[in-house]
Amino acid sequence: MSLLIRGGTVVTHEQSFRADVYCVDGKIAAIGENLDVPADAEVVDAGGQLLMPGGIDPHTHMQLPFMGTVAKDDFESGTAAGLAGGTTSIIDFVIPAPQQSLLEAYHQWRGWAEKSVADYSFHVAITWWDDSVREEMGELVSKYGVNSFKHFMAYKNAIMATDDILVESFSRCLELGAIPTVHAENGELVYHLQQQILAKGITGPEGHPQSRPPVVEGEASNRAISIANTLGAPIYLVHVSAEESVDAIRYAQNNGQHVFGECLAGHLVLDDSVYQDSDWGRAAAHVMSPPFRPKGHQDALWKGLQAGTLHTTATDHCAFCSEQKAAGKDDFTKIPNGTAGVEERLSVLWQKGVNSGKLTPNEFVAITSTNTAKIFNVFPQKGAIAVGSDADLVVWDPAGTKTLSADTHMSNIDFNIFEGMQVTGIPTTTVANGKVAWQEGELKAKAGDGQYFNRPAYASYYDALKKRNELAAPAAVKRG
Ligand code: URQ
Ligand code: ZN
Ligand code: ZN
Repeated sequence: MSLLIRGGTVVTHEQSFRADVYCVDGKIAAIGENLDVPADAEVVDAGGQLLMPGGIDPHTHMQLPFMGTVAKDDFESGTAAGLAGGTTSIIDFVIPAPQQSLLEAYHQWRGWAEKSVADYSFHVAITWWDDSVREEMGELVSKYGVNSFKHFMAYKNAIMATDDILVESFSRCLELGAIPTVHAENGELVYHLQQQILAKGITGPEGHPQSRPPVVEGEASNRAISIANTLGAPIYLVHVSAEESVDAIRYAQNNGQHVFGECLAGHLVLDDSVYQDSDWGRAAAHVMSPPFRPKGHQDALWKGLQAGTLHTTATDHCAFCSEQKAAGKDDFTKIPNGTAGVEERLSVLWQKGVNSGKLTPNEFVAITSTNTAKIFNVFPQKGAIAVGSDADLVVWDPAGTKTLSADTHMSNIDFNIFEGMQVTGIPTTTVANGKVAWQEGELKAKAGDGQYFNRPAYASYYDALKKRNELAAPAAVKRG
């Protein structure tokens, strides 16, 4: 099985050049012009188009059981939507219930993901703590290719990780060569504000952003960064949405701390006016955490991406349809939190980032694919166009146009947060594992074509970090 992608301009995170790409058995075998390929090779014509590493979405929740329901996109429909948008890999989340074995939850999610049509991996959430959690983290790293552990600082009385858990788990991550990641919102403040707002009689979706103002995220971002700094661990902040968090990350980075930041396509282009919609369903459809922010925060995120303060983009694809959202008809705290976007991310970022001049095509590749691969230690297997890398590629028509809509999207839900957005810059062919997986509106990949990919622990990187910690350990203060 071999495939030649001919006539395109290869765009990587660092350079752009005219070349054909030849793929054999799922890997990139040759890059260049006038390649010598067998007559029976399948050919994709990329003439006049760009050829980029397939998108990697580091933050999705396919078929997540959450807030009394289950997200509508499962691993088959969700990864199909990703392929339709040029995304060839996702990193999803295993979220054990408190007191549930991490390994039991991991195997549960692995079973759900077998029907994926594109590649997938898992962060594992730490939602409780005892010695068995510590042990199982070690097994997940050594045996199952997990190198990142998630901590929800929000969602009190559910999956919230309190500070004692953060300290124990971040320390364990450093021992294991794994990276801690956080959903940074102060769950105690959210809970308190929710009760206050409900007591005032505000039950609609407009109450949601009022219960999670930017400072609630900024405080938690600072706290998580400070805990990691004290322990000498790196840290990755997911769905950074507020200027306060970007500032906290920049300050830490300027002081030599290894802090990585992710932002969502949705938070880059939408603001909190969505919650003022007179239509309850439309306002509720935008209920996710952190919420869409007041105007101004979006610019801070764009500047964060341009400056390298933020490194990756994701979607937090966690799709609930209108009847599921209606569970919170009389109480906004019961509206299942989540929106979609795995299909739209690349076109939204190309339209609002590259076409606007904020990002170069090379920077686009960095923030949609390569940086995620590097941070989660799978570069250049993924996120690269290089001989030996996985043949995960997207043929991109920079002049192609489309109107984003729930009427045409692949997702199972009945709402699209980017409804009506006209984009110039769309995928025409998505290649996954060296096969045409999606082309001109038609899904070619089948359930089960997606493979789980391991993400190795960061041995050398962490050895260097630990060495630096030893050197930087505060000298014993001589009394007297
Ligand atoms: O918090 C998350 O990332 C999950 C539970 C998805 N929901 C959301 O509102 N972001
Ligand atoms: Zn989150
Ligand atoms: Zn999430």
